[in-house]
Amino acid sequence: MSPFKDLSQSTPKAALFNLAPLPMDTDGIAADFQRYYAHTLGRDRDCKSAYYPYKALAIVLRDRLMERWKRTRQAHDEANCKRTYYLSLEFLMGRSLSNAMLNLGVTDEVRQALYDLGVVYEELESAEMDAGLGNGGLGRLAACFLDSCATLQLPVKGYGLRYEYGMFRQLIDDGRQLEEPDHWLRDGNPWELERPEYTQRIPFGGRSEMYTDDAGRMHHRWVDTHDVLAVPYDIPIPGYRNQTINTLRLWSAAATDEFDLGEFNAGSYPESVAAKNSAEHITMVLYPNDASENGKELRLRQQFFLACASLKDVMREWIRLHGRDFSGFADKNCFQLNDTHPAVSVPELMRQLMDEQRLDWDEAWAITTKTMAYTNHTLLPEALERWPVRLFEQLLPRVLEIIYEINARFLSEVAARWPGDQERQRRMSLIEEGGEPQVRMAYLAIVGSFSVNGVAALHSELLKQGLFRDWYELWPGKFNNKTNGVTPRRWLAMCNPGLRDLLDEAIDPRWVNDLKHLEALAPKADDAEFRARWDAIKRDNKQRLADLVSATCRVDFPLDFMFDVQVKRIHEYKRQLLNILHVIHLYTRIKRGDTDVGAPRCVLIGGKAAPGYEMAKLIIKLTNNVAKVVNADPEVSEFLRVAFVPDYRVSIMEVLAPGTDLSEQVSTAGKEASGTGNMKFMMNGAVTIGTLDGANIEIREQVGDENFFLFGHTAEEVEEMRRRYDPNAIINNDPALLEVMGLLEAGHFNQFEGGILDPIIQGIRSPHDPWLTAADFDSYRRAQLLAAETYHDRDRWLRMSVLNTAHSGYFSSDRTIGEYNDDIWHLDPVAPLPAS
Ligand code: 26Q
Repeated sequence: MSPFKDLSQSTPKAALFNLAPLPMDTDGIAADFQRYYAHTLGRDRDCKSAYYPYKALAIVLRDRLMERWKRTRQAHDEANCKRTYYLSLEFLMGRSLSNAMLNLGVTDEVRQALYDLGVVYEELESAEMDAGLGNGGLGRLAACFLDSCATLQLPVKGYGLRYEYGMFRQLIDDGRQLEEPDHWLRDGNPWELERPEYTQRIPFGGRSEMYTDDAGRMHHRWVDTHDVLAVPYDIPIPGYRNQTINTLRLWSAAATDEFDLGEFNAGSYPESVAAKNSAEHITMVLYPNDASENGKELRLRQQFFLACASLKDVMREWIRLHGRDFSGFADKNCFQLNDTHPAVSVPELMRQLMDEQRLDWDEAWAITTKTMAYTNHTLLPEALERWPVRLFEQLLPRVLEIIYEINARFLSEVAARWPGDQERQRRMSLIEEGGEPQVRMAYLAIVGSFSVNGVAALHSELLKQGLFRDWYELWPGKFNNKTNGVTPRRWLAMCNPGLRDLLDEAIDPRWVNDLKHLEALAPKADDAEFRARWDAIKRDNKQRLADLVSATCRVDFPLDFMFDVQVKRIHEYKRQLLNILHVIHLYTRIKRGDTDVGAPRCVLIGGKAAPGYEMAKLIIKLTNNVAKVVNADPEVSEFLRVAFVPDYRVSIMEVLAPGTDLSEQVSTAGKEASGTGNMKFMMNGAVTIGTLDGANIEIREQVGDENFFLFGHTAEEVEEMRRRYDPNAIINNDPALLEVMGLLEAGHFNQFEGGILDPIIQGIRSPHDPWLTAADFDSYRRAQLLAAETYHDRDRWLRMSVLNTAHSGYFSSDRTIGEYNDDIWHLDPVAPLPAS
């Protein structure tokens, strides 16, 4: 039933849904802002909090998104177009205010309106909490992809979870990481729209049984389940100045209104209501590990909750538009799995098609394997997801049955292809036997998908040769590469207004949605006047960075020092330790009066450690201890400053990327799948010091060897070296490293904290050190010296800086998404309906 009269009967002008478009000019925006602030939110001049004016402005923008959002949805329905669903446990969106202004094309109008009203925009901007619904690269990639899909007008919808608590807040106390919950929804979220009418029921537990239908056919059903409700909240995703608004749909868990009848009848009304609580826990908190945390039941619940709710949502839409005929389903739908986290979608789609829509196995399998596509984000074998079979059995008994059936059919295919090769069958089985049997999620994703991709050229090659070798032999055509990218809207136009204005003036202003135009900057690297303007913009950006460091770390960063930055999750393979060893080396040189270090530098490190990852936490402590010694020594701080920026997150990167001179990308070769921070720094004119790992290789190809500081062993050499690795011999033969180790071992950086750094020292000296830190030290030190000397030559450096931005166009996520679409999704762009 609809509460509205049949609208086709009423005159168009009178219709409830016929609204005049909202004004996009300064005065119209100012008037709406005033009304929301005073009437809707009920605040006046006495209100001291920046939150309410922020909220008033958010509502102003939201209204303008809303009208375009509806038109986009209607256009997708009317076009009856193919769609892609990006399934991800993480969407690291950061802030939305400036992004909405930029993409709606009202930045100048809003700023003028606020200026006229005497409101300071920067205060409102910083009142917004980051939406920290992700750990790091994988989550931020999902957010950049949504921006590009909307900008390219592709009908792509994101599906994720609405965690009450996002990524923890990091505090630093006595140099150590402390975690605090991130209750980001406390003051409400003006960007979300609750859609209770699209609630779905998600089953857990119970058992599977067989039954015969009226036509005498056998089916399975999942019964005696404990159901949880999934309530969707929609977030608008604006394209860049193109009227398109796509959707990110986040599911929130809620209890059903059914009582536990046992408790209820026993007279325990409060207990029976309280029991409903546990259902809501499913979406309470984001898991703060950026490598898989194995075996946690709640995490598996989250994964199934996302998969089941999203697939049911797509089914409901399909049935609304096409009825129960699924023959065209695979031509119109595609599911992109962001790593294996949503891989349970493979058996769950089978279950919904067979048990709920009554398709037979072959029909359902044909649909599943024509719609699922899987992206891998890791090369570390220990990070591959595995779930105990026992857990699946308890939580998702019917889904496990389907996994077994998929496995049985798959293994007979392997047996037919390689007769008698039992060892291969064991290796490729979806179930890992021995000890506690486990479900191998990556294999489940590969079997169920028509496309498997890595996220940088090297990574995709190494997957084929290593981790997924057997699978590549079986299905070479499934494997492909999609080198990551980042959105130039947030990571250039929004975060670097100084550079944005210069680019608008110097090159084709369409660079914002066609980043290849940046190439036109290259000849300007030779123009002295242009370099001077470039330099001035970088200096302003360094001032903003220095202000942030001063406010959050209480360390002064002089603007004429080289700003050397490494920000990313703290992980041994990312080798923050190598960076710190180099800092200690500079310290020893300066102390000995050898101050000819090329250029003075400020080293900034930031990032979160998984709360249970002790070595990562110790690396944070070491950084802070070294910073304390260096900064407190007036002799040293003339040439070197060190700081650790607490609570690194999206909104911090928006300040760091524009102000950085030297970008640290120093992972052990063959370990970092791609990296995306490397691309953000490059776009903003930082020069990279890096290994031949992940997308660094492609960055160096684009910018040219002479504009990149390369060091370290290659992935191939790393594997070769492992067998005969002798770090102590390397240390004894390298006076610089020997001196650094000597200081560390003498306790110079832990004077009153005896022994705390021992695990780090032992790690470096161990012949089993998987990250080969000692092996790359000398080459790193030389590359650092060259970087500092080059920095000293201002013209040389500025040229390199300009050329880095000029050749960064390839790393736009628009290029990446274009490739996903050409090779995997095959979607047609759809323009929204015109405003009536
Ligand atoms: C899995 C199971 C249980 C709990 C946690 C997890 C989990 C969560 C997050 C596992 C991995 C992640 C995140 C991985 C990640 O961010 N990988 C990075 O992805 C980037 C985008 O492709 C790459 O650029 C980086 O190289 C890669 O490290």
